[in-house]
Amino acid sequence: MTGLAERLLDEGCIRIPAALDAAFCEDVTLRAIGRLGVREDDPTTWPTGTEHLPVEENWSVADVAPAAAAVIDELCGGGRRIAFAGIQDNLIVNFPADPGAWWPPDRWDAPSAGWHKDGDWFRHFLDSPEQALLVIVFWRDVVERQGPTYLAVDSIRAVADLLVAHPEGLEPAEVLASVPDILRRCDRFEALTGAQGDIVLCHPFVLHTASVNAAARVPGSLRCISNTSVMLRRPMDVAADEPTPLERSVQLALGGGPVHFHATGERGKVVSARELRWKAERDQSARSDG
Ligand SMILES: O=C(O)CCC(=O)C(=O)O
Repeated sequence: MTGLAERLLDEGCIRIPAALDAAFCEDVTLRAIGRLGVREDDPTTWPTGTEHLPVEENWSVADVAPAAAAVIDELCGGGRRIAFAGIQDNLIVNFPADPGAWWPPDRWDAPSAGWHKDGDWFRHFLDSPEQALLVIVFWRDVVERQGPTYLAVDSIRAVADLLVAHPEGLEPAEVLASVPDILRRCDRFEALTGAQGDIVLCHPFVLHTASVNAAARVPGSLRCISNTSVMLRRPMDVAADEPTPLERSVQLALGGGPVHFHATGERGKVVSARELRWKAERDQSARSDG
């Protein structure tokens, strides 16, 4: 049977179907839509494209999605190695837009595509602990053409090649600058569809983008997901003789055996444009309340 490391590398992600209770998902979704200040039953109140909500509530994965927590633990080598694994209400709602602007997953160079490796808030190394897994939560069903996240499944090896060549580390903007070259060499692009309650654990190196929601602007057409990261207490040990499945997936991406990688640059947090925007919005709302 194919192991978790091979699946994570070859499929880009591991799905845990119905990991969350449907009623819980619906409750969180309705509150999130309310926070956006729109009425779901009145499409005239909807914007177009994606809206990102900041986190207000955080649940432990073990409490709300024990089956997903078990797979996360297994991939990362046990709970004691994990600094953070949470389910958060930072929904990304993709509202229907002009269907004429829709593009399929393999149109990687579409003008409105925003392909990236997650982690706009830390300096990137091959063994970075900040983003051990990219967790995508399906708060509602998502079908093709309804604005699913698109994955470049075979980008993982190329991102590993990039990171192993830069022991000094790369700023998020430097990683982003390499994305078009990597995508040009990829040929496995997929739309990440799913059912309400599914949790998908993606490889931290997989390039992905939001897509256009080409569904009709009628109630029920909003695309509601969230994403978050599993963070480790320490960098991955990619030189390990007995690697965790996550570490093994990095070794496999680079040819198979232990990888003797030593970060020479300083690890560190980067203040992202997104954080600055949210801070400005919070300050503005505090000023209006005061
Ligand atoms: O909205 C999506 O489908 C993807 C969002 C995304 O990639 C991100 O927020 O990093």
